[in-house]
Amino acid sequence: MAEATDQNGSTTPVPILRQVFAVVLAGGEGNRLKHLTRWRAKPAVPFGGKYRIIDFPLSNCVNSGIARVAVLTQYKAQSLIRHLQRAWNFLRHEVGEFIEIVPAQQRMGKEWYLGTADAVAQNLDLLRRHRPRYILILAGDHVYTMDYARMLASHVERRAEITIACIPVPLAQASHFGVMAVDEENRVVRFVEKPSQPEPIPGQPEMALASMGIYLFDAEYLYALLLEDRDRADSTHDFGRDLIPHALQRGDRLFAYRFVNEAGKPDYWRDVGTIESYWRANMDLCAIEPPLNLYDRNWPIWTYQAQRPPAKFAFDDEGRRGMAVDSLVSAGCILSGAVARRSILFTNTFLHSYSTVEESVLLPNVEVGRNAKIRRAIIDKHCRIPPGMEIGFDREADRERFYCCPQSGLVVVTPEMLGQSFRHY
Ligand code: ADQ
Ligand code: ADP
Repeated sequence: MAEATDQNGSTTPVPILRQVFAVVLAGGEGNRLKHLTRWRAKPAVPFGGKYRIIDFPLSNCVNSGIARVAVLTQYKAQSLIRHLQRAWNFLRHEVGEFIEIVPAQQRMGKEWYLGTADAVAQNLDLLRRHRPRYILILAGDHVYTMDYARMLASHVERRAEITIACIPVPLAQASHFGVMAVDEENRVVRFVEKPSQPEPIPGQPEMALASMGIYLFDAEYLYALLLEDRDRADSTHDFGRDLIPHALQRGDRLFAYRFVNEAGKPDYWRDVGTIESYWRANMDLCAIEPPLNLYDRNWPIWTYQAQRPPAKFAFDDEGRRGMAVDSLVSAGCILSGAVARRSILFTNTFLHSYSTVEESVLLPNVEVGRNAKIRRAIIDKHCRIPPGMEIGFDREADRERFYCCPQSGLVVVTPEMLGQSFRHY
């Protein structure tokens, strides 16, 4: 246990979780989410009926007992900052707990953040000021629940300099990740960022061991590594491309931490980087036994929610029943003689008579007109779907009017595509 010296010179042991400082990288562009990230950063994209993606890593921090957090923002940060200010203002500075929003601000020169490592390097003085012993680097755009205290225990036990959280992924998808190989003690022996030919896990030819982009560093070690990286002319200043391979080459102590559940099986973790993966992760929540449990009272996912009345399911004036099955329906929604199946309805959605919504995600403040039919679609905030409109039934028609994913046929609809100008609520 480290010790802190107060002004009277007396020393008190600092509990280990209070020696951790978490940095959430929330500045990336996330352009594969297409129109959903046109006006907002990926961590601010709404998810799961009432959350934003960033609520997951931040809730994990707080639930794990890590309460000193900096969120590094850059790309289109306004909506993200607004959400953080509304939702994540409940920690108390007085007891050394805070979530600090750090905008990109050219602190070290004229450059904006060049890469993920540079984003941290440009804020080194902010980190140092808090004198952490460990620094946890997280991505702001992953959906999962994870106890970081267990990762810290593994880091300390192994006397690691870097611990990288990892999970098996299908080999066919592995070139989107950092892929590693480990020895029998889980020490990392190879690491390649986004390899064109990923290495399979020994004995599991169809799987590769992927980095989750979650790193735990000894703080002093990280500072030295970042300063070295700044001086390397050939570096892109990225954790996966530059820092990790460089540390490995030097023979430093890098260990993998396997993200498994209590049964020892890989746990639920999604990098919702594409329209398909975003849609699928939302649909996962509609399963009878969802792989991600939002209902665990021991692991609440915190967020901001407007004060809205309970969802209402009403008969319409012709006696048709409003109902939803295998769906998540948020506060303020009204289903009047309309049916939702396997769908996520965010706050303030209004479904009018004879409309149907299937396998779709409707972001807040969407109105679906009478007789409209929506299938396998993501409807952005504030869309008003006109009466009788069909979405998700005719691929050609969808492609002309909306964004249609080439392979899956999933449709993304925004107010602009409907010819509706942006209305501020
Ligand atoms: P990617 O997700 O492709 O791979 P990247 O796009 O760099 O990596 O994003 C990582 C995180 O950093 C994201 O949360 C993003 O928002 C943020 N970010 C990106 N650029 C930033 C910047 N300039 N300033 C601040 N934040 C920024 C990474 C790892 C892989 C790993 C996958 C797992 O590099 O090794 O397998 O994550 O998803
Ligand atoms: P979020 O849904 O992420 O909370 P908004 O719907 O308010 O946020 O949009 C995010 C930001 O982008 C806001 O600052 C808003 O002003 C801006 N914005 C969103 N859509 C448009 C648009 N069609 N035209 C101009 N600005 C927009």
